Amino acid sequence: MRTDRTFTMLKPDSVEKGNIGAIVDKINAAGFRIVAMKLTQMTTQDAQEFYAVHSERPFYGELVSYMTRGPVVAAILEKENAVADFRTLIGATNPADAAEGTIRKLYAASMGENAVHGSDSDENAAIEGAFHFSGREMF
Ligand code: IDP
Ligand code: MG
Repeated sequence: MRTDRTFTMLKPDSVEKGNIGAIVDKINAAGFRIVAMKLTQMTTQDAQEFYAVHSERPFYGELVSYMTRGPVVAAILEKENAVADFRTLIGATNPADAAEGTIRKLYAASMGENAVHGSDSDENAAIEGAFHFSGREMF
């Protein structure tokens, strides 16, 4: 299992607010190489599958609606220690708890609409990257 890649989505609120460029700048400035990137819209079935781990949580329906209401920027990022370093860069799930300078502190509106996704393990990074990209789309 490789440990130098993570998967991210700039969520629909980031696309709607015109924050793609600013967030990609933060990602580049933090030393991540972009391996794959595209604008794509998840279907309800896609979002239900992507977030299946949360299917019993009270916010699952809200989460699926949010993540399917418009396009996301999906990307695979490469850097040593990618998963943990990217989680540090994005900050806590709730932007109110996120550290100063983190992407969620800067660009997230709330716990529900929190601007970005970041994989939580090397295993999930591989699964989530393969969910969105074919081998021919990775560089
Ligand atoms: P993470 O994105 O920081 O890993 P998770 O706990 O895995 O956070 O939750 C996945 C996503 O579900 C969050 O990023 C957020 O969009 C949404 N979410 C999590 N907790 C809540 C909540 O209490 N209310 C509404 N949405 C939530
Ligand atoms: Mg998570």
